[in-house]
Amino acid sequence: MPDDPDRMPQLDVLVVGAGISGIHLLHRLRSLGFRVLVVEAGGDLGGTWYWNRYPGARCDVESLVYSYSWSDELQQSWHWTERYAPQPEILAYLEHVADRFDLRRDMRFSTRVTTAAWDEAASAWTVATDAGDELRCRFLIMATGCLSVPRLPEIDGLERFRGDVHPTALWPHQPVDFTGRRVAVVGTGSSGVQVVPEVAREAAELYVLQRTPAFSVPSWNGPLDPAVERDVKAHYAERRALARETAGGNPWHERPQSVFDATPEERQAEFEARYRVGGFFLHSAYNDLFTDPEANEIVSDFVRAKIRERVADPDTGEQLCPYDYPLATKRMCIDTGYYEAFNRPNVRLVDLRRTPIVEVTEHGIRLGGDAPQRLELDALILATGFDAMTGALQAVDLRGRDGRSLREKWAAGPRTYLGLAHAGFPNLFTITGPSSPSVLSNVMVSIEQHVELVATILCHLRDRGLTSIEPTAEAEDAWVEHHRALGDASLYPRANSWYMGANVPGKPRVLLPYVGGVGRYRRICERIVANDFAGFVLRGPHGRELAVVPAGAFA
Ligand code: N01
Repeated sequence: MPDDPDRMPQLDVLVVGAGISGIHLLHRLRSLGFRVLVVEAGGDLGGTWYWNRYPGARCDVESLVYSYSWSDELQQSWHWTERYAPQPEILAYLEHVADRFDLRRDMRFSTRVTTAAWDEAASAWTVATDAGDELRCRFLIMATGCLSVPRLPEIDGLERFRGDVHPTALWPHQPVDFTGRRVAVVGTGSSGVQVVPEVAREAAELYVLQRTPAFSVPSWNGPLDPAVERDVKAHYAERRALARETAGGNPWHERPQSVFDATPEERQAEFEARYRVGGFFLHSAYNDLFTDPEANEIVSDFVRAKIRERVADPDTGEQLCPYDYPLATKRMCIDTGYYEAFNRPNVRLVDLRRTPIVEVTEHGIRLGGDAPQRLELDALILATGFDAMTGALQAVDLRGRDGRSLREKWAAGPRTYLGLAHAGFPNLFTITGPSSPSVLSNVMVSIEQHVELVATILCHLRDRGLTSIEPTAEAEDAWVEHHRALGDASLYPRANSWYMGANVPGKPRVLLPYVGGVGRYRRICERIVANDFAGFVLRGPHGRELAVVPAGAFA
């Protein structure tokens, strides 16, 4: 009964998530004339920047790059105060965008999507929320973020602790005062590396509980230089265009040179110069740093030497050096005073490999290993990561054709076409989904590319009176294989990282982001669109199917 008015969707598009992707989707699709609603679990918009309010939280992509490019008026008028924007400023920016473009009226907060089922007869999704809504939409877009399901550690006795427990990703909205308190931070990834120097300034005693050391380089953050701001704003269009063509989505050229074509002195000079600039600039010094283990070892050695230089106590410095994975196969951190924090008398590194946590007690943590001890604590900060990339998608009971669930389909790891579309799940899109460049890029660039691609698809369907689109199983298999082959040729599988799903017990060990780079990925997507949406099945009313163009190779 496809034309039953009760079953016709009241919305063209339901977007799940009011973070950077959801905000952009609402603006773009609404301006194209689609009826759009955004549903958000949080109490307000902002996604990552709504939840992660811990002291020191800031983006480690530069402000002038980590911002929307789709409104020149917006990018010219907004003023960032620092080179790397702190969380409150990014949140204020996103609130400003929502107000400036009148987006809030189509957003519903404190509402979590629980189930979504494809209704084949009506070519629509039926979506339920924890607020008791039943929403019907033609297209369902999951803009749920790659790092939005916090993972709390399974440590014996955690529930017994009488002090305060603060997961970095669920930080209170009011500032937490650690003055004079005894605090432990568990976890030394990007969140831990950011929170440690801030809490170190206040706490009476700070214990940093490290299981795996991070590679971190300085941000050299500071007030944004007005001359830099003027220059970037004068050349925004070219810079954005360049960022879209590179591998990492940043506005600088990646050098097409092997590290082995440089002398040791030349390498050192190149690394030094890039280290002085700060951030991810080091990554693109040579083109084989992430494909050749020996090349990687050279840059890893460089960063380890820098870590040792920054820490006064040689033993502590050495314990902070990572040795068991290649640089960047776990996300490199960008810090502001992380290693220097260990030079303070109130900060102590606890190496959990030597003295693992036995249990949390009412008053602290008991450590075992070769130096058993008790840490008396008033507060615990858990910087222990996320169920990345698939967690938020699998948290919803998503059912495609014939009631098949996405969880079932992904039992051995995610299978997608381009990270965006899903065989058996018509009209479902996942922004920066698994097997798209997403977290291996300046995610702003990847989000904008996916939003534009979805807009192109939706307009194409509408203009031709079509009602659904989904990839063929063959196209999806081919993409999964292409993604796997590139991943296997990289160094990423050598680390037990969240990129590999290795931080969540029982999660399939599969490389989640696409390593081909945003430029290459964009060109593949453009070819698919130009080639009559190769690899997709497009259907009209009453199931009429258009001829499918095979996906072909993804060179
Ligand atoms: O999480 P992580 P994160 N006992 O998974 C440790 C983005 N981000 O929130 O490596 C003891 O990187 C775990 O140890 P190990 C960015 O993409 C961006 O810091 O599993 N330790 C690890 O040290 C980033 O990569 C920004 O051995 C335990 C840490 O917890 C991603 O988010 C800022 C443990 C988790 O590190 C995630 O970063 C922040 C246990 N039971 C985040 N369980 C910016 O843009 C886990 N650990 C700045």
